[in-house]
Amino acid sequence: MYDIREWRHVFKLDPNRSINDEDLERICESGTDAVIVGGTEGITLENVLNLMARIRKFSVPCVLEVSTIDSVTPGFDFYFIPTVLNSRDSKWITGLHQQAVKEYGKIMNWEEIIMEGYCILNQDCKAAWLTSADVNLDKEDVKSFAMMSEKMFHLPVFYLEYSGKYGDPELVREVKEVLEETVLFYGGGIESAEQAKEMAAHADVIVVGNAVYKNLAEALKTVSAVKS
Ligand code: 1GP
Repeated sequence: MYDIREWRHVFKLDPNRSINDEDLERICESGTDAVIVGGTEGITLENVLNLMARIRKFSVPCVLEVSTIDSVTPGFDFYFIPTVLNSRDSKWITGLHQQAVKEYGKIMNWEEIIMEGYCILNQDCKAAWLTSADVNLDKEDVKSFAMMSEKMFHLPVFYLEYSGKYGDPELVREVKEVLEETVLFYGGGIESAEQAKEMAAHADVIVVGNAVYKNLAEALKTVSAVKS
């Protein structure tokens, strides 16, 4: 099994957006550590299965980031399950999780499940809106969510989510300082090798999503920027 502690770079692909075979091959063969299948809107079992089957032609580890219970299917290497720590609605912190475990707990393979403590910081992203995230946080607020994730809840991943917007590298640096065990993911607005390097100087793993659809050639450069 793969060890996410060794990862530095992942691409996140949205099953609700189309990508041609050639581009998908370039992504999967780029040397990235994993491809995450995940998104906020229009996620269905059908589009998840379709994208999974296409990624599975390559040897890259493939992860489903679960956003709706209905779109979960066997066949991924890992299932990342977000708990949105700064949501104002308990549904996104433990609510949906409890419903899923109530229904499927006995057949879930816990070895494949990795919990992510999410802290959403871009108020304009769909995920912030959907989960009613409280984005009015100062650095100390964010750092305390990170510490809570590690020290109180022993979450394997803490995810700073700026989806669609390039975040504050200084905040990422300070968050990294309070974490010892929990792996720090950073995602949001990375479109160039320079930005990838800047965030990867502090985050353990950087996530590149939207850039894949905007300018794939530049997005691919983020891999070697981080892994060389
Ligand atoms: C989204 O964190 C990821 O969940 C990546 O963000 O799409 O802005 O690259 P971008």
